[in-house]
Amino acid sequence: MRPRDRLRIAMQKSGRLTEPAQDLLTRCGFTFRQSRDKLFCFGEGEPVDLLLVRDDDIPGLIAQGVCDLGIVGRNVLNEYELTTGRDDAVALAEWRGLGFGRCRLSLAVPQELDYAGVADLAGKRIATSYPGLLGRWLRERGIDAGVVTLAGSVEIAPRLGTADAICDLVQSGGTLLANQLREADVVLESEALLVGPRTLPADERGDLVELLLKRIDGVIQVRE
Ligand code: PRT
Ligand code: ZN
Repeated sequence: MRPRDRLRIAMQKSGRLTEPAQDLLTRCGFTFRQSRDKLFCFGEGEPVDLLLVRDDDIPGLIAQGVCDLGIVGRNVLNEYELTTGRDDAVALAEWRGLGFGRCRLSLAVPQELDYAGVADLAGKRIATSYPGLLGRWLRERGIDAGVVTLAGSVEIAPRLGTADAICDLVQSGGTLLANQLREADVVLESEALLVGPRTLPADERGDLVELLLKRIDGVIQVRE
């Protein structure tokens, strides 16, 4: 890969993390101009650019060195780490918790189903978009359950009869309630993270990362 002298940060193009991530960088004093194809935002002051992508692509883009940093939920980062072969990829680290995009990856069961504890999931089929995280959580507890991987609309699986329970992101709980489900156990607490390689690039980009971290810490401190 060609060396770069500008720092490149991957962020969600359009979704829940887009506005708070942009807001954070603005508060850090960075200003950007968007490219016509809306794929990039070019930094106007510091040599820091944004690449606007789907959140699921962010860990891979950093691991492959296409981007130096990314803003992404812990749920997406950990699922990537559990499900992707990382032979030629850089190990990733959580550089900062950013305090937005908070949610939890939870197990939910139909309201009428008894749930006294994780043992009740043995032999059940659980629908999820997070087979890596759910699989690890079940394994750690010695539970043998079927994992049904769905790309979306996980919450309707019990009503369709394709699963007995689900494992999905929950924030207010409104979606579960609307689908006659109730939260039974928490698999992962998540928030948006600044993610990067475990070791900083040994050039000017490393200095830019340190500058960014210092400014983020300042913004977070003021917010708290
Ligand atoms: O297109 P792209 O792939 O980039 O976007 P996406 O649709 O995958 O992601 P998006 O924008 O929905 O979410 C981005 C990130 O926001 C997630 O990966 C989480 O880290 C975080 N986040 C925080 C959430 C929620 N809260 C959330 N409530 N992501 C999804 N939800 C969904 C959840 O899947 C469920 O359908 O909202 C519903 C539950 O919300 P409540 O409030 O009804 O409980
Ligand atoms: Zn996504």
